[in-house]
Amino acid sequence: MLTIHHLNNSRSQRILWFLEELKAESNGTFDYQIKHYQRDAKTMLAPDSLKQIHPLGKSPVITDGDLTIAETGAIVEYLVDTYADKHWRPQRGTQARNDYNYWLHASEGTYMPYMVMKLVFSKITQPPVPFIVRPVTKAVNAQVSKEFLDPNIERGLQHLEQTLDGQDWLLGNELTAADIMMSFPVEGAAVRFGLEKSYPNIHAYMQRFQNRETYKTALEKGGPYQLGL
Ligand SMILES: N[C@@H](CCC(=O)N[C@@H](CS)C(=O)NCC(=O)O)C(=O)O
Repeated sequence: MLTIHHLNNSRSQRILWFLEELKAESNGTFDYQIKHYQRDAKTMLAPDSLKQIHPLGKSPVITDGDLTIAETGAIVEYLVDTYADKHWRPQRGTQARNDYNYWLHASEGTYMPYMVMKLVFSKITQPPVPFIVRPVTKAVNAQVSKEFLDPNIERGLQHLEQTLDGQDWLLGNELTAADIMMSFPVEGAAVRFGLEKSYPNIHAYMQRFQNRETYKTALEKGGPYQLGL
């Protein structure tokens, strides 16, 4: 049976959601199991046991028979290829398929790096960085945010906001695996920047997927999730 090696409070949550979607529409033919891993409370890193599954020791990672697959996008592609109905991915050779590929990759390739950098730079302004150097690290953080991170994050969110204008999902009115991929940066953006006022379409989009029964079940199974780590 397919196993998801799930780290609490992580990107793995969206794979759990996708697995719940696949399970719900399979009429009992598809199921999976979860192996839970807990972050170190101090460092927030994954336990070493995850490195026994894949050398990088990151989550998500799945095992399915003899196969081990890491990296969210690669896992989503595998699940679409192996277990999903056609409606999860537009047909080859169409503009919709190019748009789908774009969002599938933009999630980890464009949206997440800026957000992770934002998180990392905010950390250099706080303990354990010594009090005496914090005025300097705060100035560095402020400058990098102003000149580089904030404009890129804003541009990304505006692009997403425009894409979602007048449609429920990224590709139109059908939920696809691209939405599964983009759910994590959307949740991260909601926690860090708030979306309701400046990005109403993204906010409504997030509510739309968070209200799905499959999403709620995945949340229960995954354990506490503070979003956006
Ligand atoms: N681009 C990778 C990122 C994987 C990643 O960094 N996962 C985080 C969880 S959100 C992790 O495992 N962190 C724990 C650690 O680095 O020890 C993916 O999408 O799978």
